[in-house]
Amino acid sequence: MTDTPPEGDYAFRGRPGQPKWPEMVYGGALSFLRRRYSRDLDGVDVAVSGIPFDSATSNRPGARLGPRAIRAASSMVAELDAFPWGFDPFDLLEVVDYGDCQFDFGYQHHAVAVIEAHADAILATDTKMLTFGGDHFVTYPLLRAHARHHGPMSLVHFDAHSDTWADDGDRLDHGSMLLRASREGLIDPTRSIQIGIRTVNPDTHGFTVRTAPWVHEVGPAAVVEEIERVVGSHRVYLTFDIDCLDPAFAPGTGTPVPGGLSTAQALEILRGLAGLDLVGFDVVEVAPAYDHGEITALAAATVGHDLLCLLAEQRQRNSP
Ligand SMILES: [Mn+2]
Repeated sequence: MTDTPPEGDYAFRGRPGQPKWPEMVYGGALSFLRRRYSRDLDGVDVAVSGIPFDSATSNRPGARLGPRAIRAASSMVAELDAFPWGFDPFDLLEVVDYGDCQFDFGYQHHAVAVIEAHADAILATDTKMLTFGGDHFVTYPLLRAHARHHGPMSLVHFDAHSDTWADDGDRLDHGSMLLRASREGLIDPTRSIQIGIRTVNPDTHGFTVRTAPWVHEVGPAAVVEEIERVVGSHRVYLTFDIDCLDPAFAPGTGTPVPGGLSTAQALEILRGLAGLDLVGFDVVEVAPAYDHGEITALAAATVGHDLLCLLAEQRQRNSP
């Protein structure tokens, strides 16, 4: 028995520079990976935030509840040492939970401007973003803000769908915004790659498309090599639609497609990407109402955790 009771609720009691700490998995104030909530980004490397917007979805809605579910599931990930990394990412990186982008539900057509303003405020402080959707449309305003800050980027895109269907420049559509982003010059399709695709779009629009059956055939190490070949040394925005995973591993999403990646395959690929110049990340399309046993939310939380570990590994490599 220790003489002081264990402390918890570091979502609001945490201090800058605080590494991992023990906290009860099943209770307490929730933040992503138990990071402290803050909008003061002085000295912060990564701001995690949620975009609870799902009005651009084509089938089942509900991804607006994704950020909340991912934060809850992340309490399990936060308790454990970072496998297989061998370090505490928070010894190497200062990460805060910035909270969520605020919407007025009656003004859905303002979403692009509202999300861009949310991202601009973070990027202006040279803080990287890890963003949880929301449906995949939220990536479009995030790319606009990132391109203003970084210039045109390579996109590394995990998804069952191409998300490059016909776009007139005005749609709120989670299936067409990447064509718009490409046409606007936010991303360079010739240096961008789509992984896990298993729906037919006859026009690649210049993107390198690698299907889920191809991933199953060649395995994660070859996928990493192919991503490196396509993006080279370009700045990379990584977007992870949870429906890249098979519905067996991610049932909680709006437009599931059988035949996808396993969680293990996806994590193995992501863990190999520390050689890329990563400038921003999002994980989208988690819809908790269709989830079972938090499978999908836990997968998304682990993807988010491992993306932070990638940045921590880069920091460790570059430190003397
Ligand atoms: Mn998508």
